[in-house]
Amino acid sequence: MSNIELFDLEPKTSDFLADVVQGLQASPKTIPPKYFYDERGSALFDQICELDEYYPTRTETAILDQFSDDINDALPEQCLLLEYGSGSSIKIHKILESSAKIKTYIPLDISKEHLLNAAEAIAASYPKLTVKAVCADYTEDKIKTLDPGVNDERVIFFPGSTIGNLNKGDARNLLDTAREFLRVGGLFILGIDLIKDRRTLLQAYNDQDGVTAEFNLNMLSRINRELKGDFELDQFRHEAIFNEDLGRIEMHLFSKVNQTVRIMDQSFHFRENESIHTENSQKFRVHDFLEFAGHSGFKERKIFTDEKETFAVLMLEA
Ligand code: AVJ
Repeated sequence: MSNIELFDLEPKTSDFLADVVQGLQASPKTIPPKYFYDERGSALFDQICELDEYYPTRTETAILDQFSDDINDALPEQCLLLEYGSGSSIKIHKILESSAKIKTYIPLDISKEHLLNAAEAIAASYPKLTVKAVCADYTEDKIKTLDPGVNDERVIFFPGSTIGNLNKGDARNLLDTAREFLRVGGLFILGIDLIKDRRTLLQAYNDQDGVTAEFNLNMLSRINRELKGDFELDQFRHEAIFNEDLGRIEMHLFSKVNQTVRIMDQSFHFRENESIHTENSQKFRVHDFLEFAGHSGFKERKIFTDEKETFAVLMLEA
C-alpha cells in the first residue's frame, strides 16, 4: 500500500486500435508516438538515452548539474514543484539535491503504477520532502484546476525536450494550461533541444547499434501482439530524416516492398517506400521558443545551455 497522496485526473484511456486504424487510413500514414512506450519500448528508450550518439539526455543532465546553484537561487523561498511526464523521476534528483526551497514534489504521469513507484522512491530519498502524485496526461486542460493543497509558490519542471513531440497547437495548449496552473509569478523550467548541424541530429536518431530502429519497429510488434496484426518486421525499415524547412527530426518506417498488412479484420496497403510517420522531434532556436512562449504570457528569467549550445534549459516566469 502506498501512503503517497494521489490526485487521479483520470486521463482518457486511449483507444490503440482506433488510433492505429485511423492513422493507417490517412495519407500520409501515421501512428502517434505515445504508443512507443509499452514495457519494451520504455526499456529501449532508456537504452537510447545511454547511446553515444544520443546527446540530449546527457547534455541536459550536465546542464542541470552545472547550474544547480543558479537554479536554486532563482527559486522562491518556499515552493512546490510539479513535474510533467515524470516517468522514473531521475532528472529531478539534480534539482532536489541542491534545493531545500522545494517543500513539495508532485510527479505527474499517465502511468499510475510507474508514478507511485517513482513517488515512493523519491519520498524515501528525501525524508523532509512532501511527495504527492498526479495521474494525468500533461496535454490535458484539467491540470489548470489541480489544487495541490499547499499555498507555496508553484514551479513546473518539464525536461527532455518532450514538448518537441507536440504539434504547435498542442504545445500552445500545454503552455496556456501551465501558465494558468502557475498563476502570475510561477516558474516554468523546461528543456528544449536546439537546432544544430544535420549530421549530429541524424546520428542521434539513426544510431549505429540500431537501438532507435528497434524502438521504432517495436511499434509494429506491439500492433501484432495487442491488435492481432500481421506486420512482417523485416519488410519495413527505420529511418529518421531531418526536415530542414520545419526544423524537426521525423521518425519513419518505410515499407521495403509493395504489401498488404492485416490488423484484426481490416487490411492496409503499403506501396514500396511508402512511410508510416511515427514521431516528430522539433528542434528549436532559443529566441523563437521565447517568442512562442511569450504569446502564452511567459517571460524569460534565465537560460542555461552547454558550451556548444546543443540543448537549453529555460526558466520562464508566468
Ligand atoms: C523523449 C520525445 C524527447 O524526441 O528525442 C528518441 C524520443 N525518439 N529517439 C526525442 C526519441 C527517438 C525523444 N523524446
